[in-house]
Amino acid sequence: TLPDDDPDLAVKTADPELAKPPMFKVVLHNDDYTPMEFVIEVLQEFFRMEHEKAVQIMLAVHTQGKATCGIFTRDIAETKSYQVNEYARECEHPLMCDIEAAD
Ligand code: TYC
Repeated sequence: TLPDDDPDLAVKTADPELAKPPMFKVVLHNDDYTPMEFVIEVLQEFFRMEHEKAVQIMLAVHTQGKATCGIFTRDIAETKSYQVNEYARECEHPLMCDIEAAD
């Protein structure tokens, strides 16, 4: 029987790059105007962080200029970044989010 007929063997011989998609960091950038409480709210709502973790990441952005909020596949990272930017724009805050290749 051909190797591809055996599902277990097909898994073992699969190209590992097919099972492991490229990952992307969602990065939040500092600015001088967005209120700290708004950033904390964004991190809790869009990234499902606990308040304590959200404060820690917000302060990392504030002191270091940027920080990673999460690592996702490209589609999820792009969607999260877009949703954060749209929400910040609606609320008239200059908060900016983008994505960077993780590997
Ligand atoms: N620097 C902002 C302030 O002092 C707070 C802030 C934190 C803004 C993180 C953006 O992604 C950000 N109000």
